[in-house]
Amino acid sequence: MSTFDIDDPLRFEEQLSEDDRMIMESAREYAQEHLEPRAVKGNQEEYFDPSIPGELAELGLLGSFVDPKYGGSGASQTAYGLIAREVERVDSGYRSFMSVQSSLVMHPIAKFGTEEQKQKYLPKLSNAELIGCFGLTEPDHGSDPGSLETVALKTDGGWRITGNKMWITNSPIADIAIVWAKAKENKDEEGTIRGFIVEADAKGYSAPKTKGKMSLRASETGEINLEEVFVPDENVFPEVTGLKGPFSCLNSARYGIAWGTVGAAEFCYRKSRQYALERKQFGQPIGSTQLVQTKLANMLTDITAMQQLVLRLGQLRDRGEDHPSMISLAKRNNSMKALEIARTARDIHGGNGIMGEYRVIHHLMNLETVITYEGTHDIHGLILGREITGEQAFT
Ligand code: TGC
Ligand code: FAD
Repeated sequence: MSTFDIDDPLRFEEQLSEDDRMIMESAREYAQEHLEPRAVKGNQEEYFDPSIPGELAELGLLGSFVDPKYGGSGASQTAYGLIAREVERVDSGYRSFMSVQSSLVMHPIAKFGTEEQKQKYLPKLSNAELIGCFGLTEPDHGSDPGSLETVALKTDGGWRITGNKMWITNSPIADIAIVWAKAKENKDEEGTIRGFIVEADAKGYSAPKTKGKMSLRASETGEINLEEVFVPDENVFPEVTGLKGPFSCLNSARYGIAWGTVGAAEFCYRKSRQYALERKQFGQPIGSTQLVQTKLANMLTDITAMQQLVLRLGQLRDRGEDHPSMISLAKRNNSMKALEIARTARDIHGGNGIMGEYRVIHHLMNLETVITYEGTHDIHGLILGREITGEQAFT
């Protein structure tokens, strides 16, 4: 008979390639030794340590999938997911930093950028000399970005961009922003969505921080306000137009989130098991009661399914055989399962569960953002519903 590993019952990690496993181990060692000790302070003081980007860069964890000739590591999609899992085991906010830099800034430049744009920005984003952010959401257009109002008006040698973006991860610390705006040759036309690389020191650009979040507190979130910001022609993505531009970036980021939530869920399960064995009530460990054991059994069952789901999706992505609806399925399922697991972990910890130092309510609060950004739980349900029925139910 084989053995049963209470942390990895179906021997998920045994399925990884040697290269992917090495990247996972390096990310795990870094995250546990250098991020975990900062987690409570980051959460309680709403603080993102500015040395984190450089540390991630040094290990090749930013834009890991980008071609090495532009500073990436040329790693697999599975490896990218494994990095997200290790970083989010500590804090979804740290994973958010990594996701935005990799999937929402480096990915579009690598995929849609000119050779000059790639050479100018990718190596510096990869070594964290530059920090990037991604501006799609607006105050009045979140789930429906197709209605965005930011306008890029053609002018001599470039474009003048005017509009407001909200809820933008990394914007207060970003050197460049990928801004999605309706490009117009003249102000009366409808316009087409295009992507612009906007430098944060441009006149008319500001990115105030959004303070007082109760979730993802260690992540820098802000607005992007653009008042007739001039962007030269060489900073526009030349070919891609319409929503498929930003959505292609979201595919990569949503995929990373589906993996990241596995790490947060594993953290909550392991902490709960340990607590349930140590905490005694009625003269016995609470872990010896039927109710707590069933909760732990449900957590481990869900985590095991979450792991296999993302591993398979990663293999399909590595072969170029993934589909956006597969990613919606994984992002939706894993984010909600992780949130439920964090909620159960908070419950198993009793009163201690509300204390920051036990770190389960920290994950619980973070995961409230994770089920919301990159498409809410219900929006992904509607994307899947459209795929299943062929009927559009957004409007
Ligand atoms: P729809 O008609 O469905 O599509 C318009 C065009 O886009 C194409 N498309 C995709 N292409 C690639 N990948 C995808 N996933 C795609 N989904 C759609 C589609 O083929 C079509 O192309 P074409 O050539 O025919 O024009 O557009 P819609 O307006 O009906 O969209 C509806 C909906 C709900 C699917 C969409 O709007 C949606 O996904 N809403 C959610 C918004 C969202 O996810 N925002 C995320 C903002 S960024 C963020 O949250 C970062 S957090 C980062 C962090 O901190 O970790
Ligand atoms: P709304 O779209 O107003 O949705 C509110 C509710 O209505 C939700 O429950 C939703 O499911 C529901 N709903 C909406 N439409 C329908 C419908 N047709 N049918 C049924 N129900 C519907 N955006 C970026 O561009 N870049 C970033 O870096 C970024 N980072 C973020 C960081 C944080 C911390 C947060 C909280 C958000 C971030 N976002 C970012 C924005 C995020 O993507 C949006 O918050 C998200 O897409 C939801 O949009 P909304 O908040 O406007 O909610």
